Amino acid sequence: MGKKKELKRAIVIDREAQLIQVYTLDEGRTYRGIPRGKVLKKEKIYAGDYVQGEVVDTHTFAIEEVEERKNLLIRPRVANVDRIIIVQTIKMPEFNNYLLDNLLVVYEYFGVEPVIVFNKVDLLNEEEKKELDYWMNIYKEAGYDILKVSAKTGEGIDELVNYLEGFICILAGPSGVGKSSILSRLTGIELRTQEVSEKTERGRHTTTGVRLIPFGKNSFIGDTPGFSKVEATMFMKPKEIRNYFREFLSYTCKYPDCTHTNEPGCAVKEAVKRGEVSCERYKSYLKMLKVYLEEIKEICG
Ligand SMILES: Nc1nc2c(ncn2[C@@H]2O[C@H](COP(=O)(O)OP(=O)(O)OP(=O)(O)O)[C@@H](O)[C@H]2O)c(=O)[nH]1
Ligand SMILES: [Mg+2]
Ligand SMILES: [Zn+2]
Repeated sequence: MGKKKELKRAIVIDREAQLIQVYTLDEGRTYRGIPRGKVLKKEKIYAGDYVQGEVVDTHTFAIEEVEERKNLLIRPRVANVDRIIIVQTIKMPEFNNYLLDNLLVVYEYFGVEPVIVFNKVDLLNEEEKKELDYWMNIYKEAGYDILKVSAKTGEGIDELVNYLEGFICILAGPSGVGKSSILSRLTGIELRTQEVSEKTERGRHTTTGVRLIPFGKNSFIGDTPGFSKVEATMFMKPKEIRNYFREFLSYTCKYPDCTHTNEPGCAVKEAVKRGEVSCERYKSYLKMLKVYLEEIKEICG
């Protein structure tokens, strides 16, 4: 038996076809990753994968092991995501809480922890700031972490860097909310305008994955192109949706398979009536289910 080799730990920051780039966690250097030995056969390696291996020369890292991944996002393909940063704005573009609620359900379903980041706070007047507070309160009460930033002025960016320390994060959200601008602020790297979206048209980010960029203390961030529409029902059956409204989960209804719509003894609906569960969130839930509830006006006004 030979002496066990000292293996270095690295993270895959880019994978495009046969080209794998890894970033060593101790020295923070980028190498071309070459799968070796048993890794060759199980060729499924994605950005975000933690690997162990050996530095062979100044350009090359031999990958000996791929660590078990805790999750795998499919759009884009990226592993071990610690936080999905859902970027939102109150204006430019206008805030759409139904879209946000759908995103939250979808990421809960994938097992990735979301954080909501409201960007462009520099644009808000007093009234719009109140609107922001209103929504922040609703999502805080629902159990989400929320930050507000301005990629333009830099407000809130230090807090965001601290919050994301040591995490693999992916930016998500509608087009134009400032995802790429936040990435530039965090990393100092300017992706050319439209670069991410153009790549999508060529199929790169949807089929292969995303490039992770290091920042702060062993934090990594990946950009994604914006979208205009995401519906929870694109990913799951309507009856599954109730499992991904996290504030519903602390209530026990009379029937275990309660859809929280018309059933007697529904503890969630009671909680909405008492104001413990937000009407806005509950209305989004009903809309996802395409259910119209007679009493909703009575309950929510
Ligand atoms: N006032 C203001 N403008 C911002 C801020 N952040 C981004 N912008 C502007 O908003 C526009 C869109 O920003 P992007 O970073 O390209 O948005 P994106 O979310 O990456 O958009 P897609 O790539 O299309 O999904 C640009 O004109 C930015 O300059 C901000 O904090 N304040
Ligand atoms: Mg962008
Ligand atoms: Zn119920």
